[in-house]
Parts: sequence; C-alpha cells; structure tokens
Amino acid sequence: MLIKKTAANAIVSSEITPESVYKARRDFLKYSIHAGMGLAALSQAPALWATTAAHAFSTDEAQTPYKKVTRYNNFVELGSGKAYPAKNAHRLKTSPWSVTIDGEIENPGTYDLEDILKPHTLEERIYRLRCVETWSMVIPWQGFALADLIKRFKPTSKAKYVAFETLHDPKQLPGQRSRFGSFDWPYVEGLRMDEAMHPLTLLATGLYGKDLPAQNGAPLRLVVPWKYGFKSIKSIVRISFTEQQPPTTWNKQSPEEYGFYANVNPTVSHPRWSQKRERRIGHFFKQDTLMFNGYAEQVASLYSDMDLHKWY
Ligand SMILES: Nc1nc2c(c(=O)[nH]1)N[C@H]1C(S)=C(S)[C@@H](COP(=O)(O)O)O[C@H]1N2
Ligand SMILES: [Mo]
Repeated sequence: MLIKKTAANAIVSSEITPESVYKARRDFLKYSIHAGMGLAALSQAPALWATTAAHAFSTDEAQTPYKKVTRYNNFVELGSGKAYPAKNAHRLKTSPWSVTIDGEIENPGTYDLEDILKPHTLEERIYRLRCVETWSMVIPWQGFALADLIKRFKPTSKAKYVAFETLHDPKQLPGQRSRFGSFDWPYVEGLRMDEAMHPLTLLATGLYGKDLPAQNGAPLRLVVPWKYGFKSIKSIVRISFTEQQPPTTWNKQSPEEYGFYANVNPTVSHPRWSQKRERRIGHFFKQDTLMFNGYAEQVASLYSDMDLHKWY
C-alpha cells in the first residue's frame, strides 16, 4: 500500500495498517519463532520479512508524551542545551529539501525529497530511543525502511558502509557558527551495510502522526533503535555508499567514549558513567537497560563474531 505524502503528512496509525493485518503479522512472527524457525529462516524469505518486520517489532510500552519528545532534544546545531533545539527550530527551513545520494551506486545524484519519498510506503513504528546520557523515550515514528531506499539505488559490490551527513548552513543552524568541542561541521554518521539493510533501521519523516519538527531532525532523520541516540543523525542532506568505514562525529570528538558501533550495551560503561540503568523520560524510577535496547533477538546475530567490549 502506498500512502502519499500530503502537505501535512497527517497519518494516523489506523490508516496505515488495519488492526487485523497487524495482529496477523504479529502472530505469524510469534508462531515462527516458537516453531523454532528462528530469524535466519525468516530472513531467507525477504518479502515476508519486509511485511512482518515493521509492526511485529514495534513495542507496546507506554509512549513518551509528544511535548517531551519535541522539547527535550539533542541537536547541537540548534543549541547545546536540551531546550534550545525547540526554541531555535524556526530557523531551519525544511522545505524544499534535497538529498544527494552518491558514492558506490549505479545512479548517483541529487534528488528532491518529494521524489525520494514517492515510491516508499510510510509506516508507523514505535521504537525506544536510548540516548547515551542514560535517558530514553518511546516514540511512534513514521518513516520507511532504509533498506528499501538502498535497494532502489543499487549499491555496487564495493559498497560496504553507508555514510550520512546533516545540512551544513550556519545561517539556519546557529550552532555551526562555532565549534562544539572539537566538532567540525557537518555532523556525520555511518552504518555498516548489514546494519543499514536491517529491517529495524528506519528513515523517519514524522512522529505522532505529524511531520517531524525541526528539533527532531526534519525533514529526514535516521532511527536505529538498538544503538545510542547519537547514531540517529538528523536533517540528512547526503547519503553516501563507501568502501571504507566512514568517520562519525562523536567518535572524532571523543574516540575513547564513543565508538563507531554504539550498540546499546549495559555491560560496557561509558568512561564517565555506568550504562546499566536508564531513566525513561516521564518516569520517576530508573529501569535496567536492555542489551541492544531490547532488540537483541533481532540484531545480536549481526555482531556474533565481535568482542563488543572492544567494538563499542
Ligand atoms: N545533526 C545532528 N543529529 C543528531 C544530534 C546532533 O546534535 N546533530 N544529536 C544526536 C543525539 S546525541 C541524540 S540522543 C538524538 C536525539 O534525538 P531526539 O532529539 O529526536 O530525541 O539525535 C542525534 N542526532
Ligand atoms: Mo545522545
């Protein structure tokens, strides 16, 4: 089903997937896992995987209120305190918007965001966002699988990583007028190709059924729910396919604190704080942080041969 992007991009979840379809998909996934089919078998059925994945993986934990999600942000380009991005959001013009897609692909070019979105089905997915500073939120995102975009742009066999870049425009993004620590702008991030192709990895255009507010990374941001928040790069203007592991902003800033992988991992402490517990925004008591932010069943196999204390 193709949902056209309307001016307001107003999508309610009931329009996206009828309850019965949602339930059938979820039951299928449960049944498959119980039957010992496991994820390997599921991934051998890509079409089925694509349709079951999004909804089956959504959490039914209580959602963080819209006001908190949109007024407690990290977006250094719009100000370094949690409240500043919302206050400065009006400075960022998010339409029209274009994205350059280049590197190791068949047809590199710069595309209007409208054209990039057209062939994709926007879905709702409710994911936990776990920020490295020990807080978390549960957010109903709208977006589409990054994997679907990658398949469309046909990477060459040399493409081993996907690199992302935020808009660089100090007029609209006042935080870029000076350095933040040792940041050199633009903010950059990256994923290994198998992480980028994983069905949990989302390119988001909205939350709570509305267009993304600028402070949350409008008009296009990444959501990688099993990784710390800084991997979820905002206001993307470039997606590049590379042979070498691309640099990432927080890793350049402080390599002993922030690695390339940044998988949520309660057994690996940040040098300045434990990562065992987190405060869900709006809750009083802290709760235990789960391995891979609770998505271990889906993603642990991507890292089975890696020492996650070394590759943090
Ligand atoms: N361009 C850009 N993207 C960014 C950041 C940033 O400062 N600049 N902050 C990151 C961090 S540290 C976090 S925790 C999340 C926060 O996303 P949210 O404000 O939507 O909760 O955005 C990430 N993406
Ligand atoms: Mo973060």
